[in-house]
Amino acid sequence: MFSIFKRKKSGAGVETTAVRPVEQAGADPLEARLARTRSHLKGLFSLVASAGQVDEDLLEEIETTLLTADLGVSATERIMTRLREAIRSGNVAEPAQVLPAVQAELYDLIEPCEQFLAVDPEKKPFVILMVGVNGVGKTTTIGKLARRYLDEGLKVMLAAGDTFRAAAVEQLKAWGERNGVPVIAQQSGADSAAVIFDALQSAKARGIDVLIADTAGRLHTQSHLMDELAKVRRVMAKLDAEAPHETMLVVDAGTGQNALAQARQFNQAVTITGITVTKLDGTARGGVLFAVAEELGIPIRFIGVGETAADLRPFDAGTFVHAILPVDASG
Ligand SMILES: Nc1nc2c(ncn2[C@@H]2O[C@H](COP(=O)(O)OP(=O)(O)O)[C@@H](O)[C@H]2O)c(=O)[nH]1
Ligand SMILES: [Mg+2]
Repeated sequence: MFSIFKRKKSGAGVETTAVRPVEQAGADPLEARLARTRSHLKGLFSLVASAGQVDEDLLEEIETTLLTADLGVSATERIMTRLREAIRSGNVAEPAQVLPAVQAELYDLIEPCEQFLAVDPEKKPFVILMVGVNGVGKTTTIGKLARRYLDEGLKVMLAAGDTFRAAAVEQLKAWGERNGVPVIAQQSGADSAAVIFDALQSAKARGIDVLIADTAGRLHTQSHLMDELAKVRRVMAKLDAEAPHETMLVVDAGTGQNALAQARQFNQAVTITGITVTKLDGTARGGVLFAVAEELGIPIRFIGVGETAADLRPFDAGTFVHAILPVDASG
């Protein structure tokens, strides 16, 4: 990963000089994929362009724009507080200095969540447990992840732990067959923990590098679901005390603040170690990543920007921030 911001640290904690990333802005296809996500923040450019000075009116309009872009109340407050400090200390004096400062704040907020998921070769298999509500893109993300690890030359196995819906088992099996990846499955209605236990046992016997386990997104009640996930973890620990090595929550960016609520809820029940945010290609609500970063601080592992295998990108804070607020471009 490269650093995209060259900034002078200042006492107020706000840096005002954002520079072009190493990659040329126009050459990064992520920018095109995030066009919708960028749509709200784009309003900042005209606000600043038409402002004669940095005053309370301008600050209020910036605040409203951040809220509209789904950053949520606390992330927005944090950014506004620090922007005001920068203004007070004189680091931001002209309207033209405002957006570089906002961009730097967005980056500071989300950069700690840029923690790439490294598959530890010492853990055999390295177990990734996928959780999240129905329809967020868990199974699709499993396919994308599997593709990625296959391309790295790793031996991959999948566990069809979403036994609640027959279609879910079939979806995973079909994907496995197409890609020559073994899928451990039982009939729908089977015990999810048992399926994943079998898969882990089999993965150990076969020298698998990465085992990715699907789970149900909905059961009869929410507490059933959380109980089941807790049981999956308990049962797995009988074979490998450290498994799962990653409990990855998948959330759909398009659900905005609901994604934050889901992250909160799953994190309480099963301790999430990483998040993948999907469907950023189709929504203006991608600002919710900042809300998740501010409130939960959980590593954001990947972002989904489309439906094909290539549309899963490791989360890179600088590239993401620049793609949604391209300060040094014309906007
Ligand atoms: N546009 C877009 N669609 C996605 C993305 N990820 C998943 N989907 C779609 O979301 C729908 C639900 O995905 P699925 O994996 O079945 O969700 P699950 O119920 O959580 O397993 C499918 O139509 C996927 O193609 C993404 O990053 N972008
Ligand atoms: Mg599924």
